[in-house]
Amino acid sequence: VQPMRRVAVAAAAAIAAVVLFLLLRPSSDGGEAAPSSTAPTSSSSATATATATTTATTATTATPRKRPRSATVRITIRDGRVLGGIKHPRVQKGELVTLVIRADVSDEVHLHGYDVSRAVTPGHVVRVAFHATVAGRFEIELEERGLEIAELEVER
Ligand SMILES: [Cu+2]
Repeated sequence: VQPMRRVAVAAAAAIAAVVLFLLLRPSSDGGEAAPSSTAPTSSSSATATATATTTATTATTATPRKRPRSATVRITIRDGRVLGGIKHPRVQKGELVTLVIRADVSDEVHLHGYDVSRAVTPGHVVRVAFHATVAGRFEIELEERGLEIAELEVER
């Protein structure tokens, strides 16, 4: 009974610490936003929201579950369209990303932001590997057609 009680006390303390953290954090954000005038308030709150989102993402990443350090994104173009619709792959910053592209048209795959281009031709599989060193959202398109085939999100 004694060790069980000790565990319960420790758990309660941990929960209390998390609750305190969650309660205290937003009030300090609000304290910064409050003194500003009406116009900048919207941008301040937007910044606060972005900060909160980033914090949540970081907390999720911190869980013991390990993510692979590489990601493969498969995109198939059939009849000049993306099979299954435009892809929205999400990777972590620093991951080695490999785009595997099959197309039944001749064109050029262009990854914006990283500015990587590679020709595609029918009957050939094209692999484009790169390190996701820059966070953000990047369009991948068939350049000559101006067709968006994916929007890559690199999370920081
Ligand atoms: Cu482009």
